[in-house]
Amino acid sequence: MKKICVVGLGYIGLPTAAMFAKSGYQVVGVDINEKAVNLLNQGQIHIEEIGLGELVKMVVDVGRLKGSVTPEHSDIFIISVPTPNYPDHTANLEYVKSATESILPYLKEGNLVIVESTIPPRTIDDFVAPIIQTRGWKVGEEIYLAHCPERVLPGRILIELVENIRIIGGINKVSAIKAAEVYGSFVTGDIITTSTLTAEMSKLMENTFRDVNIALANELAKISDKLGINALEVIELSNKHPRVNLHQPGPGVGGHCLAVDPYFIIEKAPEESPLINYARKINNSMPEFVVEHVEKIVEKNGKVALFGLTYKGNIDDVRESPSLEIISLLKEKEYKVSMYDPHVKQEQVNFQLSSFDDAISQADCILILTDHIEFKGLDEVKIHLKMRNPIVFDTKNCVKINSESIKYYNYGNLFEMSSKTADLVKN
Ligand code: SAJ
Repeated sequence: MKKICVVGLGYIGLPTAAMFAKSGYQVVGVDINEKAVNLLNQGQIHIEEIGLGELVKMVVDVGRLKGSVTPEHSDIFIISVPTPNYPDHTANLEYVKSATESILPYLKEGNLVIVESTIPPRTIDDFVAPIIQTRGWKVGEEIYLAHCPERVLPGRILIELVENIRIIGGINKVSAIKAAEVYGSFVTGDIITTSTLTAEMSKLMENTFRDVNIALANELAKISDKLGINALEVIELSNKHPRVNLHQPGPGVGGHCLAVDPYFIIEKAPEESPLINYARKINNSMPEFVVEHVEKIVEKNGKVALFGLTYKGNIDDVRESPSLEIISLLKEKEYKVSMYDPHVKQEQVNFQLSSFDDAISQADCILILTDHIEFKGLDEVKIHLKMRNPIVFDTKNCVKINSESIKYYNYGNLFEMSSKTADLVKN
């Protein structure tokens, strides 16, 4: 039985390790986070992802997957560590560097190294290969090297890992073919091989496509607010065209992918990427846009109940979440804030979380920032009884309000907001 060592047990590494274990490999999952490793060895997981808990328990119970804080000799090494960016937005490759260095003592001739982390163009050739070469290995001949960017959507990881088309870039052809064989053990989608550079760039362009399109939707929301147009209806109607797919506006773009990856392109070709750069700026401006609108409907010192702290619905990930910036902006403007999120645990954040009841008690507005399923139908009786002003501002267009005495705003009727509204509702 072939052995795989997966370095990095995060949102991608852990499900990937579990899938390989399920499809016949002996897998060791490595992480510097001892807590994650210990939990794994008890068959438990430290993140939220549909179906992952059951899968991990099963493969750990049968002895196919175990956790460790150090790598082991293996046939295949998969590097799946974060690539955040520095405050100036350039890529921080420190985790990729230390993960690659950590496997060096365990490499044997014929091993295959696969990098799944999202990386700037040329990283495999100019950064990862040279690290492996420091031990004298001939990369592509003695050690095979490939980039296989993950493309799965949090919340659907176990389905998309299997069904999505995989792009595999090899440092040479034989590396790509070897990596394709490995993923063929569980991927049912097509597996397409190419160069490392093309694989790096296609991954970045996928997320950039989405980021630029969300920026367009956010710009439409701003234009519609100014001109008194229902932006959401415009999107719905435009999308009836067979070749149009306008995205949805929101409170900003969060997460560890869309809000980060486009900068990897900008970093390498700044002069040539003004559109990508501008899209980032538009999406980054959305928390401020939301707060400006809160100011129109809630008096200074009023209480805003923020619903949803994760960067998107039905997940537990708060990384780069626009909600975090909105909290600081509201505090700066001297609003009282309460935070409610049924998917987030207190230890994940450095501010106090409230229950639904406490969050809305004496509040002047519920501000919906994430489309969690729990927010679809809010308890309208409680809203009436507990809020000071029954106003809901839904930046994700996900709540259904039935009562006419609760004032409901979304990006379709922003233009109806005025500083008088709060008083109107109160009286
Ligand atoms: N968002 C909008 N409007 C939309 C769609 C999304 O405002 O119409 C916001 C979300 O609320 C969220 C952010 O964008 O804040 C990102 O969410 P997402 O669902 O678009 O994507 P991620 O970041 O969870 O995952 C993306 C996926 N990429 C694409 O769909 C092209 C996923 O397939 C990648 O694997 C992942 O990035 C990654 O790891 O790179």
